[in-house]
Amino acid sequence: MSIPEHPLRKYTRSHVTRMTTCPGCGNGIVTQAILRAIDELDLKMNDFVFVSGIGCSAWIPSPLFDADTLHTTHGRPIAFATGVKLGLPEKHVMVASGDGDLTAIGGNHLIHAARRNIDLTVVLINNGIYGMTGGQTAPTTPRGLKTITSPYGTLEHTFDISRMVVAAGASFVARWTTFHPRQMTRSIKKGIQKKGFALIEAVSQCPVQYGKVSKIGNAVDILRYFKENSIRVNKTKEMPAEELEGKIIVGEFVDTEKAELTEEWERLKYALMEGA
Ligand SMILES: Cc1ncc(C[n+]2csc(CCOP(=O)(O)OP(=O)(O)O)c2C)c(N)n1
Ligand code: SF4
Ligand SMILES: [Mg+2]
Repeated sequence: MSIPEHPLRKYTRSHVTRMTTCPGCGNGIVTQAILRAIDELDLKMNDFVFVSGIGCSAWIPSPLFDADTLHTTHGRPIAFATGVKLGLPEKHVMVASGDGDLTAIGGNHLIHAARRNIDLTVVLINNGIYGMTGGQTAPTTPRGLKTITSPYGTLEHTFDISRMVVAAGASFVARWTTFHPRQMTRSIKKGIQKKGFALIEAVSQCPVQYGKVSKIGNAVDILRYFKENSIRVNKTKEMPAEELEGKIIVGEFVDTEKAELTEEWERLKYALMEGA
């Protein structure tokens, strides 16, 4: 009996027959959410340039996606993507990379791209740790968690990425977990269609490195944890802070229209040319 081809296989390079992820990793769910969003929008891979940094999550588009992909240096995918978008404004430019890549070494690029409101779609995979390099503490690691670089429990407070990017000025920001693949797909579609900076924070499981240091358990246990601890943003308004302690607030945080950098740049360029 032949195995039917996966409906999203047409978007991937035929010679890539294996993903680099460990079994149970949330990166597979996020990969599907991205490709399903493109499929449902009826867009072509040729309409896109995908950019990633360094880390397990950075392997999502490259080498898998059958498209133009840029696998860049650690922390710099948004800087590369900014150049691509300004040079090729007709393309959808999507960044897919990890929480360490985009909020630690690459944190400045993230907040300034949001402030500039450049038309990028950033899918940020937040697994709460540096997965690829062996499980070091990240800016997203829950306070108190013991990792290989914080053996007594991290003393540092944790970034709320989505709130930070809203405050920096993004046009669209949503957070979902890998327990919410349909909602994640819907938000990625909105992010692609948004003329402006869009961030989709994908809270995801790293059963190998995060699983090793947290008490939650295996991939299924982490998904169950996401299910039981997620709370919709619209339900949080009246809730006291103590009740929200340890909860993952999911939903869409901002969806607005404002001047976008690439369009503003094009307008200025033509105005200067006409004046010359
Ligand atoms: C300049 C530089 N510093 C450090 C590293 C080592 N390094 C590679 S990936 C990574 C962290 C990746 O974490 P994250 O972005 O969260 O991705 P994950 O593996 O968790 O998906 C680090 C520290 C590097 N490659 N380059
Ligand atoms: S180490 Fe963690 S994040 Fe990296 S592929 Fe394995 S499970 Fe996924
Ligand atoms: Mg990570």
